Amino acid sequence: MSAPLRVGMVGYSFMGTAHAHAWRTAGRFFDLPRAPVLAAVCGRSPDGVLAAAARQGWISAETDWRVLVERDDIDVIDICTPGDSHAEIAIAALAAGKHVICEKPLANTLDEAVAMAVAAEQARKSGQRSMVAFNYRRVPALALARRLVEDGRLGTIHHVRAQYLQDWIVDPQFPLVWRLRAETAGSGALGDLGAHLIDLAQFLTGQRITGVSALHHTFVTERPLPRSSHGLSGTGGVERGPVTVDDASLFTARLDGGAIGAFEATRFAAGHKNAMRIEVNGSAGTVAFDFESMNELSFHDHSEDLDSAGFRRILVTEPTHPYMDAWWPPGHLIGYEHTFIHEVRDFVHAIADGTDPAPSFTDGLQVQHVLAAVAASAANHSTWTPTEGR
Ligand code: SOE
Repeated sequence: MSAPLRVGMVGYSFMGTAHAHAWRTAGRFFDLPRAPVLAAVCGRSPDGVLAAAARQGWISAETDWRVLVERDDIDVIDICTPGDSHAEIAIAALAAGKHVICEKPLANTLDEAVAMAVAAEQARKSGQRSMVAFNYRRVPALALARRLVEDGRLGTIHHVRAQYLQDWIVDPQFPLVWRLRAETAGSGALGDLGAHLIDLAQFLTGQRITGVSALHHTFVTERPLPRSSHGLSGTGGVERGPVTVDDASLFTARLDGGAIGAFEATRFAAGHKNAMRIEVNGSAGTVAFDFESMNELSFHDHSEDLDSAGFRRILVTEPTHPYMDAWWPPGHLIGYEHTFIHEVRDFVHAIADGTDPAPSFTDGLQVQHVLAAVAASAANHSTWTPTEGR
């Protein structure tokens, strides 16, 4: 390996833990052109950030991200904070000459996303790279699905059908954590879960969403203010506050290659923990995936003899499958954390090779346009048609 790649990460909670693990592990399994060094982690609480540094293995800690981005011993800024601070941190980091990787969705508003994409494009001229952390592209089974589509194994794409089902806020006493407040998260199930579906639908089909029609709903409109929270858990106090985001986001879409799509993102699907499912139907076949069986891809080849045609399960653990040559012998499974390791692998290569990582901030902005269109459609009831004779 050549020069080390010194990383400074802002935020150390759920996503920060996943990213820190990825930075530590990627070079131990993949041959990387530069060796990641966990140089500094940043968070507002002095005790919290010191504890995270010790647990996750960071060399130093900062409590002010402005100090972190100005440090000249840092090459990459990794943003793992809620969406309300993405734009400010990313733009400052790019101005300070850093490469930037940012959690999804790119921003809370379209204006912020535009400013980030402009800053990234400007910095790109000086060799700086930026990437949005849509980690599910790096699930080997989904990278394989993309390869099958690219190789023409699905023919002309007709449908994309995508669902992201969780249930962590079904209990009305679950507290009003930052993901349930528009000022910190931008939107609810839409930006948190729907953004993954939008990115994946476009990644898998190679088509862009051009228009949407949406329905949003908030089932629980008021919740206890949080006493404590971490990741997707928390406890509430006595005082209550309003939920200002969508609990569920449903929409249909048209794509520019002629496909149509149906999307459902919800945190109210009792029993479903992280069921991110996506299916693509084409004239020559279908691929179907469910994250809760993330090492598998279902594939149907429509040209096969009718007597024996049908879905078959591909166990995506062969060394010929995307990313899998770095891992275990066939049949030895991988997990959620590997998607972040693959993301780091690809980002380090892009930085070292001077290529554009995908998805770039420009790609993230395009997803943000779709998110904005979904939110606008959900807020606009002009095409809503009540049923006669209820
Ligand atoms: C919470 O809904 C969450 O952690 C998302 O924010 C992540 O992007 C997704 O991978 C899992 O669920």
